[in-house]
Amino acid sequence: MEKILILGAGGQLGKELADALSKVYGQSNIILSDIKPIENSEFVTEIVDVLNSEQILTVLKKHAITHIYHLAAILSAAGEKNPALAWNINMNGLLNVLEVAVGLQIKQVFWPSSIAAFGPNTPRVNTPQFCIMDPNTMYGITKLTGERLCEYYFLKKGLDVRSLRYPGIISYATPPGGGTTDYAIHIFHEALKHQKYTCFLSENTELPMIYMPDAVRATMELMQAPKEKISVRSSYNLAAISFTPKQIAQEIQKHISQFQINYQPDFRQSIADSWPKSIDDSFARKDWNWKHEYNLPEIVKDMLFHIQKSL
Ligand code: AKB
Repeated sequence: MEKILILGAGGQLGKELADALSKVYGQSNIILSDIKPIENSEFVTEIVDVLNSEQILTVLKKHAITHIYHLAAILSAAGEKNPALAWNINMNGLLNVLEVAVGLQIKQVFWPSSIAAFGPNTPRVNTPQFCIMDPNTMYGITKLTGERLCEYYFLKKGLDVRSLRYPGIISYATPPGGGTTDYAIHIFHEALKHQKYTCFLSENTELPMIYMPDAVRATMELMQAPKEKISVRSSYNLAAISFTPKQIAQEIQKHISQFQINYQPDFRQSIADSWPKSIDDSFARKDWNWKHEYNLPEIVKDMLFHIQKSL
């Protein structure tokens, strides 16, 4: 029976992934951990600093873990404010997890890469699985390097580590957490609370995005795919939809007619300008039948419904 440890479970993806995994493997078989206590959780929780191999090892042994989802990371915008910290946590954290997983013969490891692994010379429209990758943010550099590490640990150490290049993930359950794509979360809270939003990206900044239910399902479908189906051991391109701040604002205005948006691009504009506009995820569709379900109208309707309930 799978016994799953989610590292960095206190972040945007962790809680919703835990809920989805518990429906398949049982809540008692899911352990959540983060560097800070995870409050008010119905799951078993642990404190784990991914920079401390001994702590990782202790928790893996204590709970007889078979699968690890390693989500702990510093995201793009936060990483530009403290690049050395982003490198340390994103890279040494991943290396620790991969090393401990090999030592304990962990069955599977999941690690998230990102569209941030691409850079200004990457083809920006329908970005292919294999192409020039020259990220110019510390977050993106750690994601590209992390992909190389994952493939190395698969090829040289036989570790079944799998990865997805997530687009910007949109969700209502957790507040925005230092990402460049997080405008697409913040905009909903501001639209409902103040009927206006000042966007830190320009109106025509097109970025690949995915709704949380699709991101969680993609993660589980990748991890449940038969090993022989997995042809990409760096990280799979994953796509759902792409939109601009202007387009999501227009969709919100269909529900909140008085909603107004203005644009004051900041340092995050140059980050977004180095990322793809759209992604070719044909390898994920071919290898493990990936297909997204949520398009912009459904995302906007669902986000407004759930955030309105929480206000
Ligand atoms: C970010 O904006 O930093 C993340 C990402 C695209 O990986 N959401």
